[in-house]
Order: sequence, then structure tokens, then C-alpha cells
Amino acid sequence: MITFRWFGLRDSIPLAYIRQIPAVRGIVSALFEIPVGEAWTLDRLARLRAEVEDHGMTLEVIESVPVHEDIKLGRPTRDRLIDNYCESIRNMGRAGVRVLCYNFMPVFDWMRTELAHPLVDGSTALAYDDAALTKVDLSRGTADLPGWATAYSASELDGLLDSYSSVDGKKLWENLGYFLERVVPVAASSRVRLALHPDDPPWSIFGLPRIITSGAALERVIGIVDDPANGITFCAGSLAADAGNDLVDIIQCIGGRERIHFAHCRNIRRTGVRSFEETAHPSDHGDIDMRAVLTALHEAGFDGPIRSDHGRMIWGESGQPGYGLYDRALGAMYLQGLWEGITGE
Ligand code: DNO
Repeated sequence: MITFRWFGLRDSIPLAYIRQIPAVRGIVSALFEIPVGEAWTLDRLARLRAEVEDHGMTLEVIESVPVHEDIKLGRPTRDRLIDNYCESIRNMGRAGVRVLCYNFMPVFDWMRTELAHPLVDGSTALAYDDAALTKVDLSRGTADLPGWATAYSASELDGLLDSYSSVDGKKLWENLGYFLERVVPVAASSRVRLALHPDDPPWSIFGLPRIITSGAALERVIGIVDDPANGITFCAGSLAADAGNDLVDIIQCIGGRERIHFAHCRNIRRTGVRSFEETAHPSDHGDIDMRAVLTALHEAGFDGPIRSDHGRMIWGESGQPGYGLYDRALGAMYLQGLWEGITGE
């Protein structure tokens, strides 16, 4: 099913507009107002679901319940925070929302160095260049980071980065394992499928460890707790930023074991080593063969939610970087057309 991300009532794009994109029937959303670490209540989740259903669509995915840094750092407070996470999962199950997309990236979620990078057709898109990232000054906290959603002051950021000096990749894997061993059984009994999002971009930034960067890493994740509830989000654009990642191969391996629970399908063009620009969704605009991706997903038995991902800014639109209406709607239609051609549905 083709889905669309909606940032709740604070989103400048109303559900009524999303409903008018012919392909889209499912919504991907979250409770953005709940502080990280607190449990999500059934009441709030049920209200979100009702809001979506009132507009003739279904709430297919929660993206994301953020994982508190203390869990990633393995601090003693993690047990209480994991209990809260489990409570959010139980309430998702009770509210009838079946897929939870989350990530395990230290401090920063997705990262770009440009939010309005000009493309040849006159549109703008998000872009990343490792050389530019090394020039970003973190002494003012996150103030100089383009589009970064979670604001940290200089001292908060300093403290966090400092705490990670004792957490390398190995430790981060251990902490992920500790988390999964506790949340997966709860997800399984709540009939919620966990879908870990790969790191974006899939390499270390600012000296912080990043571990969910390749097919091998995703395979390792699903092996930590061998349960269908322990799955992944297949994010084409994130994984493709590293030319070493063979998307079809990854889908065949993870999808063949029925562990892909959600798919983000956007395109990118690699502009150098550790450097890329986001493009329009169709295959001939970037480095990703989208038909091959969707064919592999279908052949692996995937029939879960798919969403168009970051869109360019086109037709004079301004809005949240990557999350305007127009280009994501074009992407949704393209994905639906490909999917129909491949599956007949
Ligand atoms: C970026 C998104 C990510 C994603 C999280 C999942 O646009 O794909 O921010 O939502 O990493 O937890």
C-alpha cells in the first residue's frame, strides 16, 4: 500500500489534501508533542487514528517513537526508559497500529549539509557532502546544522558527544541488543512489527558511531532476536548513499525472511565519495533502479506500506525540507504506477 508521511496537526499539509493523491490510502505519522522517553498513551494514539480515519485513510505506521539517548548509551536509567517504550508499543497494539519505524542513530537522525541544493531542472533538493560536514561548527550546538529538528544547546551537545566517547560501534551493538531483547517480545505479543530504519547517511558523522549501515548490519539486527516482530525499514535512499550496498541483494536477503515491514522509496545521485544529492523518484533521475527495487520487494513477498520519501521543492512550494506536498505526491503516483505494473494491483 502506498502511504504518505503526515506530521500531525502542525503539518502545513492537511490530511484532506493527502486524501486527494490518487495512490495514497495509508498514513505514516507520530505523536510529535510527547517528550522523548515518555510513554505514549492509548488515548492519544486512538485520537490520531480517528483523525486519519475521519479523512478516509488508515494509520498504517508510526514513524517514529524516538529511542532515548540513555538507551543508546547504555546508562542505568535505560531500564525505566525501555519500560516506557514497551508501554508505547502495547498501546500501539491496542490502538490497532501495526508497524513501528524507529532508528538507533546516536544524537543525530538523518543528516544533510544542504537543504536547498539546486538541481539542473531548477528545483531544489537535500544534499550531503562529507567535506562540507567536517566544516560544520558544533560550538553553537545544533544552531548551524541545516534543518536539524532536535535542538541542542552548545553545552547539551557537548555533554552528549562527550558521553559517546566511551561508546564505540561494539558497545552500540550491545546496547541495541539489550534494547531488542526487551522490546521485541512485547512487540510480538502486541502484534506490532518493529522496523529499524538504516542510518542516514550510512557512515559515522562527527566521530559518532553508526552501525546500521549495510545489508550485513541489517542481517545482524534481525538475528539478534529471531522473531518476525524484529524487522527493518528498507530505506532505498539511505542505503544507496554507499555505492557498496546492493539494494536488490539486501531485499532478497532480509525480505526473503519476511523481515522488511516498511519501505521508504526515494532516489539519490551519488556526486562523489560520501557525497550525494536527492533527486526526483524515477529511476532515470538518480542511481537507484526503482523498478528493480519494487520488483525485488514484490518477489520477496513484501506487501506492507511503501512511502514516497523526501521530495524536491518544485512549483514554487516552500515548506519543511524534504516534506513538501507536490514532489512527494508525484513520487507516490510513480511508485503506485510501478507497483501496479509489477503486481497487477
Ligand atoms: C527522514 C526520515 C528519518 C526517519 C527516522 C526513523 O526523513 O526517514 O528521520 O523517520 O530515522 O526513526
